[in-house]
Amino acid sequence: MLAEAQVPNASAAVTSLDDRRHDWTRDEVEALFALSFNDLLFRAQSVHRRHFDPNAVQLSTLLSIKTGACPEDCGYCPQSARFTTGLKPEPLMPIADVKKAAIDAKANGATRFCMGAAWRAPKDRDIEKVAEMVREVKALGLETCVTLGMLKPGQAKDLAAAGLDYYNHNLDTSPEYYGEVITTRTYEDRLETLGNVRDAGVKVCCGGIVGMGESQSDRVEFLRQLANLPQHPESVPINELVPVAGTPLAGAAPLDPFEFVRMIAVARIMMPQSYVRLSAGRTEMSQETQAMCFFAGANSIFYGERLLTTQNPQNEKDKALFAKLGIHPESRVDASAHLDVPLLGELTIETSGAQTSCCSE
Ligand code: SAM
Ligand code: DTB
Ligand code: SF4
Repeated sequence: MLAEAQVPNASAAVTSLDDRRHDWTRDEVEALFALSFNDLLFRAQSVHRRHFDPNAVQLSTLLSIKTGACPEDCGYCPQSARFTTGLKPEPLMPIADVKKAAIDAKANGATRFCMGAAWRAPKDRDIEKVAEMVREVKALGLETCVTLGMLKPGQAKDLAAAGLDYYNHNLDTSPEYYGEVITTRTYEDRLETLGNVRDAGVKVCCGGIVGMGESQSDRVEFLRQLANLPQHPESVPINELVPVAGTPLAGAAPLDPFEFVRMIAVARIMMPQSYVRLSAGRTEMSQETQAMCFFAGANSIFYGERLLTTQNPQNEKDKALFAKLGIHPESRVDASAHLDVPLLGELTIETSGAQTSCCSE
């Protein structure tokens, strides 16, 4: 563990407004986790305010466009054909039904529509159909995101050509713990898909799940993997395991809420310009824990009564929480106005002996 003086210090280390680092060491991340709760949250909130409106939260709505009967063995997932969870498999939805769901999501205030399919990897003919869905949803004025499993370079390019904004593909956990949860595809496979998505010019949505029985050391390594990618994912979903009866992880011990908040805070500090999404697990989470997550730098949620196959809080409940906290949904206009606010007393650089404030990226 690092001495206090070695804890990465946002104000001291940053010499320009581009505060994104890709060289996080294990000791540095451990030192962030070891901070007192107040110090960690203060630091995370300070980083957050540098780039974002602290009272704006982006709303994404999920739709399962192809449900269940998945050949993979992800130990958390109700959609794997290997587990008996009582889920009714559904084939790929007709485009008209997807469009209707997207219209509803927009009317409810979502700015991004995320379509998930329980595939190991899509076939090229699936990509054609999903590309059509992307075009339809985008034409409504929504941002688009899909999560379809492993993607080949040409498939990523076809989705990019259809106007896809984001591709979600999670690393889920540390490389060390990964094999305890999933055996049918490797960590390397996941990194390869993420590279294909990046190369196609599609924004990356990549995060994982906590509360699967992993250690804090696994959480440290998981966040290092994300932050030390060549580019930070633009969107980082942090899911708390939704335990589903019949899955191998159904009996996992619930995570201490403070550990969950710490996870959000450290993610915010390590990936200062990314949207950190407080993702699955909100139905079981208290309003107070969610409020702490927003203070720790979470600035996106899944909004709408369903995630893919499990429950999410009712819209009215989320609206009431936002009202209590003085939080507003981020509009697409807000999102395009990147803040980059220098904090008082930081972000100064030395140029030939004179101190100069740095004010652009
Ligand atoms: N089949 C595709 C794949 O695995 O890439 C896309 C859909 S998959 C359901 C998307 C993500 O949902 C997973 O990577 C996992 O992080 C998350 N997820 C699935 N089941 C979950 C659960 N029970 N609790 C929390 N997150 C879950
Ligand atoms: C992500 O990280 N979380 C979402 C989305 N990406 C696709 C999925 C959560 C799924 C929770 C379990 C379910 O509803 O099936
Ligand atoms: Fe299939 Fe995705 Fe579920 Fe894994 S997480 S079992 S790949 S749907």
